Amino acid sequence: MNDYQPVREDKFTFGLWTVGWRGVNTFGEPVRPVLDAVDAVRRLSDLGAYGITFHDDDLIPPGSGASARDQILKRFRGALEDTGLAVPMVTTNLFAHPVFRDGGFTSNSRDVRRYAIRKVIRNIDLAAEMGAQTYVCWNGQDGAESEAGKDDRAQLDRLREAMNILCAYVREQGYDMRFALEPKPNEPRGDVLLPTVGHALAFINELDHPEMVGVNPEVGHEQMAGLNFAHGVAQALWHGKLYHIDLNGQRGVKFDQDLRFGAGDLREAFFLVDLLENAGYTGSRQFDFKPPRTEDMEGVWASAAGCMRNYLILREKSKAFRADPEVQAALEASRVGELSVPTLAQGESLSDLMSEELDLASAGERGYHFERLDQLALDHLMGVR
Ligand code: GLT
Ligand code: MN
Ligand code: MN
Repeated sequence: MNDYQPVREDKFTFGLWTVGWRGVNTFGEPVRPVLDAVDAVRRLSDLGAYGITFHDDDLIPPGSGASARDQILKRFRGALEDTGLAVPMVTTNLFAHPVFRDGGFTSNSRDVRRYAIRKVIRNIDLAAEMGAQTYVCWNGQDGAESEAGKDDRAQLDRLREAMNILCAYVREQGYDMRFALEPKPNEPRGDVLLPTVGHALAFINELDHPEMVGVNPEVGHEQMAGLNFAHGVAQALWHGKLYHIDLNGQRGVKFDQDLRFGAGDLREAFFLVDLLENAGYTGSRQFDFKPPRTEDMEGVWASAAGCMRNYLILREKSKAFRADPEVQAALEASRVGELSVPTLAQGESLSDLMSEELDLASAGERGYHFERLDQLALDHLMGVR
């Protein structure tokens, strides 16, 4: 019997801000104590995680002097060494301080934009020291509530300018680091810049070094826009742009729920794991969730363990689904493999294609048997096969 115990090779990571979330929300005060980063490292390591990630301000409280900073980093590094936990990704907080109320890289205030770039550059140095190869940019406060107050095209110019500056800096320093843009349709702004994976992918093409920038899609963020997350991830993979991923749960088009992975749309979670595991994705599987306010610290760790457990269960279900001979026959009946055959055979010309006839009557009658195939997937997911 599989006990679904995660191991480092599973590449599960957690943001320090996830297990460390104190449960403050729009209407409620914090419900949990501050979590020491060293405790987070130890607990996550005990649970079987591979790594921990953080924003500059999660680890080093804003306003800390140089010696306080050194002290914090020394303790944190000590815990990483003791446990063997990695820091594969780092990010910047460009959203909490009042100065970012109109965004960071795209604030209407030029001095704020310049400050935002400085804040990121300083943290990139720390990320490189920690061995992080991915730098996430979630520009949550970059957006608008009203159209008149924001020149969208200028906003895209400024975001491009900032990303070009950051890429140039990483190249100059010779860091082995890539950026991953994290889309989100809304919240905290009424409308956020680069709302979906598709928007982010198109934007990346306009950069000086598009090869240095990919995406960090988050389950709930695409689902908040009513989109199919597995489809978005498949397209990111197709473009070679899935540099990182944030796994969590969301139930429909509403506020960002950040539920633990597997909660919310379990069916889509199944097809997502099936995709990641079969498409050769080798990066971190990061959980970016917010343990509900109902939980005390014990509940936080149970929720974190649940994220990994659900992933491992779904991975096993996906394997069983793919190995099932009846599923293989159903895939065949649905012509799924046929889609991978190029429409023109090698050496064939357009005139070969033009001279062919299709028997419209019989092709029009053809059923695709997707319902049977989908039911087999659900049977596996629900544990009756
Ligand atoms: C914040 C946000 C997440 C982002 C984090 C990275 S911060 O918690 O809700 O989706 O991934 O900046
Ligand atoms: Mn996220
Ligand atoms: Mn979220």
